[in-house]
Amino acid sequence: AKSPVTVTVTGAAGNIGYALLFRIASGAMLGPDVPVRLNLLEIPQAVKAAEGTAMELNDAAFPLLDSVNIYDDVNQAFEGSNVALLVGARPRTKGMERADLLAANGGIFGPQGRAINDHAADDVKVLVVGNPANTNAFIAAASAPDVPADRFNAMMRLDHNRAMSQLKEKTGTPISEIEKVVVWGNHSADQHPDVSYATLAGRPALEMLDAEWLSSYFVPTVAKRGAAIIEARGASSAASAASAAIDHVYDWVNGTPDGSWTTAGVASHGEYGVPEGLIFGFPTISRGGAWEIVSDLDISDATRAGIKRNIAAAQEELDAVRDLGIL
Ligand code: NAX
Repeated sequence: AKSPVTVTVTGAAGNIGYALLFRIASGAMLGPDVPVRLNLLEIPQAVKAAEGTAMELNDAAFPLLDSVNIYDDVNQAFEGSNVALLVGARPRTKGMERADLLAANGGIFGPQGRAINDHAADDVKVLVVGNPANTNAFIAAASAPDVPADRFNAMMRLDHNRAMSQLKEKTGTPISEIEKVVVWGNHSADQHPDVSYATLAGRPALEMLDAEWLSSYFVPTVAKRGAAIIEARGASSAASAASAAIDHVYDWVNGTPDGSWTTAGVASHGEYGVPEGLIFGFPTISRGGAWEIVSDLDISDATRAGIKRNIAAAQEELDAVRDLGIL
């Protein structure tokens, strides 16, 4: 039997954590033959709730679940981590200024980045889910100078999956036959969902969809889906977010199917004019446990404008973080 992979999940007692942990333990994230050791990180007030989740994880009697350990100490939680899912974040509460939100999250993702730097396994892969995900991922990466920047990702996969879901609903194309969708930029309302290269059952999506539907329905529906879920459920996306995190890590570890790509928030090397180091949603292929950005697309003026808008939004957020002395 293979030896267990250590997976650290922060915010383990939260809503996404509750949907995520059971799928990791079932083997959906790393594969049906990979045992997992789960390290859960929570704040002290939520440790008891995390213990309840751990009891349920054990009671599910997953054959692949080696052990569950709960920590409120960041260094212990990342000891030997091969995969780290940074889900816990400070939510924006009523009346909270953006600077306060960024400061609170800088106070979480800076120390977590340092702890990953000092304690995680050499092959650690980090996926940041907690919002603002792209900025939090940048802060964590900047706090981990010994870990290659390409090991810090921000989750854009939920946006990607939401885009596929809209295309399926509109055209009836099965998800398995929708290819080459991309959501450029940030996990925020600025994002740029793009079907310019997409195919639906092998046919170019642009031949099947009218421009008016794309710009006035598809793009805003994908970008504002999080708010629509809150409106309908009275709570933010949790199971779909967990599912997207599973998809992201599965593809990162196991590779993307030949001839297609997905969207991942990965560090730029300057592709499409995105400043080096920004963690940005790109079309990405995974090979041998690493992401490659698809860098040779001929992009339209609308896509170029969408990319620019996202660069500006990301840089503005990072400037605010620098003004706070976090970076
Ligand atoms: P919850 O509020 O249900 O859970 C968050 C958990 O994190 C809580 O249990 C809290 O105690 C814990 N936590 C807070 N600070 C921590 C710290 N320093 N160390 C460890 N744990 C800590 O939120 P949930 O619905 O699970 O969402 C989690 C995050 O995901 C939020 O920031 C949310 O905005 C973000 N999302 C990101 C998405 C994406 O696509 N990138 C989509 C879904 C979601 O909105």
